[in-house]
Amino acid sequence: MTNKKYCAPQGLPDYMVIGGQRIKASNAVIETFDPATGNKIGEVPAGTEADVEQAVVSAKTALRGSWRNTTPVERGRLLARVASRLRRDAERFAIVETLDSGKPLAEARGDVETAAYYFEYYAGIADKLQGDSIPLGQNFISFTLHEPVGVTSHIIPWNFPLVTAARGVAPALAAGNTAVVKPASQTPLTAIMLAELMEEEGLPQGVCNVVTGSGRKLGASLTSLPDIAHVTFTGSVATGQEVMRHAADAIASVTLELGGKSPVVVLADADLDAAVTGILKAIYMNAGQVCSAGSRLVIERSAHAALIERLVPAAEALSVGHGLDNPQLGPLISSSQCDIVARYVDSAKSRGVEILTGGMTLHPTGLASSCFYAPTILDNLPDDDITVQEEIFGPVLAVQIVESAEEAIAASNCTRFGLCAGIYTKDISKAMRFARDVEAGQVFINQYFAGGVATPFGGVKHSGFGREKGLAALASYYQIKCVTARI
Ligand code: TXE
Repeated sequence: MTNKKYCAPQGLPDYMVIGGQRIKASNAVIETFDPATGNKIGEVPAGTEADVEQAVVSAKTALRGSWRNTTPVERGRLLARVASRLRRDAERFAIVETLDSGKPLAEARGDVETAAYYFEYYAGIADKLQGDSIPLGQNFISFTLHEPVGVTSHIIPWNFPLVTAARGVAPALAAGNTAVVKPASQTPLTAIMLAELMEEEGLPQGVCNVVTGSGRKLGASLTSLPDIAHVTFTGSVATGQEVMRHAADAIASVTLELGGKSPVVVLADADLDAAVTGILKAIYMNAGQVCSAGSRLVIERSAHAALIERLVPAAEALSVGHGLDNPQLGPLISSSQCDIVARYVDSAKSRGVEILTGGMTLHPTGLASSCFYAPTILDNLPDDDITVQEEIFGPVLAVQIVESAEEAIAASNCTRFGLCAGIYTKDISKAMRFARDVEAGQVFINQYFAGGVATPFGGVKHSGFGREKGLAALASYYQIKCVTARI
């Protein structure tokens, strides 16, 4: 018998939003579950390729009609209203996000605020995307126009369902594009709620469409239909490669955010208490299911003992439970994700790796789920260990010990990924040399995850390419037309 406080709220969407219409399942559905209890919380249609085609047609119609006729300042005002409304409805969004994804309520509340800020941030730029004039001399006038690229496709992962949708849709719409959004099948609810909220705030029908269903079945249509101009994808490397291959058919541009294995470097002179706070957040936020997680700890040897002495008890003190009870650590998204994590750690055990803490599944009282994994720290790993090289996507921290700041840079760069990198040190020159030489799209100095909506974000190497967040994101969503006249 489930505790009543974990029951889903009434009125969850069981439909897609295409062309402003609520489209219910015509046959198959996808069920969605609370990972902490295993209980079903809702179901949405298992969309078909025909649904994607219809969504793209709706987006194209809106692009040429209602949205084109909405002035940039009106677009901005509308996005600002979406931001305010998200803040007003924040608690409902946060509760649904927690139930659907498992994340602690405080994190879900933070996600809703971040989503609201995306709309607020890009609302302000909608009427400022102006071009240049180019000096060609007395006989010419030449200038550029920033035009929307067209219909944009947004493929969303399950770890940040609302935030990732807002991160792509807000700049796309600010620049005058329309959107087709495909949430992950594990977490479809808040993207649908967002699309409805936007239409209630005055977004014309068809500007933002949400199709639910299996990525594997719908992926080809979402990325290669001829009218799709740009695909913004967040997910695994293998799926990202497939997205890119399909997008070639449509000559669509792509933004790929493919996760990472980001290092947090702690040099001997660092403020160790600040480092511990940063490391805990870097690896245990959302139970480690964060693309930019600091999942490797690179420690200068002389600080190793003192840091570990502080870090291990702090990791063991983290509260674990149902997201709605607001613990510090919730469940993983599914038992299969938990199995993946356990396999990595078990293989480390079999190689004789020292497990400083964790290394087991957890079973919080009253929760019949097999999705909880203990905060885990693996010590003194060689650079080529699989737990150093691969994104585990769980609460598992891989420790590498180095002899110097130079070695810390080499150790940081030892994987195929390059999303984020953090460093804790009081030596500004060492921090800046690290920032210069580390292979990453974002560098954090003395505060992991510093920055946010306004700071450009994206990867190098197998972490992908293209930038989201900040003004840099807009480059994906407008094209430059140059007009030159002989006068
Ligand atoms: O990813 P997928 P999965 C990593 C993380 C995780 C692993 C697998 O390591 O353990 O990927 O997760 C849609 N064409 N990340 O299987 O398959 C899918 O429906 C187009 C890191 O969930 O990449 C979902 O909406 N789309 C990451 C989205 O792609 C397709 C976040 C991501 O699913 C598709 C998530 C296809 N052929 C996982 N197949 C990050 N960068 O933060 C699936 N999808």
